[in-house]
Amino acid sequence: MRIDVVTVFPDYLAALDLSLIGKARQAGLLDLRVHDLREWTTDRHRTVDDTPFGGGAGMVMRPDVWGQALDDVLGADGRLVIPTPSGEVFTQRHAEALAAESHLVIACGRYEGIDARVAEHYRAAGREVSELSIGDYVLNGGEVAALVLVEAVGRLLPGVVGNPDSLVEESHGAAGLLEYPVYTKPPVWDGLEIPDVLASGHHARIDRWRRDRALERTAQRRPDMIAALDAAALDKHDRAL
Ligand code: 6GU
Repeated sequence: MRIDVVTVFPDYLAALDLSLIGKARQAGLLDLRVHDLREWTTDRHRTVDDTPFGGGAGMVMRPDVWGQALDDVLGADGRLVIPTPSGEVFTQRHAEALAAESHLVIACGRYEGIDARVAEHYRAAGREVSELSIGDYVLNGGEVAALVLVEAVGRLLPGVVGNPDSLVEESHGAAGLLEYPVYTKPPVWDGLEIPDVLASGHHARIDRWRRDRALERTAQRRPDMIAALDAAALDKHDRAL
């Protein structure tokens, strides 16, 4: 997959050289390119923003500069992704859909955001445009959100996560539940023991215990996820909980 990120702070994306995503890039599984938006400015001051029509605080990013940049970077197959606090809330389902694309272009806005005509223009031209928020809080720009998007999408690409089983049993996976608590050595730490069942070697009981804890945790922390569960996917034991 190819991902282009366009930003006025390319250094923000340096973290994508590290860890699993960095390795995926080195292995050629992910072709990630970061661009400085100011390369598409033509004035002496390399201006990317201006005051908002209608008045109000802050600055808005200019559509002409973004249009030049995106025309160059989108190519034939690029899907435009615009991180914005006024977007749909990004979920694992969005990550799965984006991971199925061949080319994403992430346009990071700063200030009060990007002139709304940019999304409108590319939609009118027949492109898919995803305006996505990473949660209900305000950041100073789209860069941190771009890091989140690239990591969430990148780890779903074939070969990026070493053991693909890790992608199955996790929070926000197919079960629609948060993940159960996990433990490792030592078996006693700070006077705290691991749950006996996990050392029992009894796989059916371990699976049942994990599902119960996942249900319990989800009910406590994310009642909205319990409400969204498909009743047909619950067994008798689940319903008793
Ligand atoms: Cl994508 N951008 C900004 N600036 N703030 C956010 C966000 C995005 N998602 C949540 N807050």
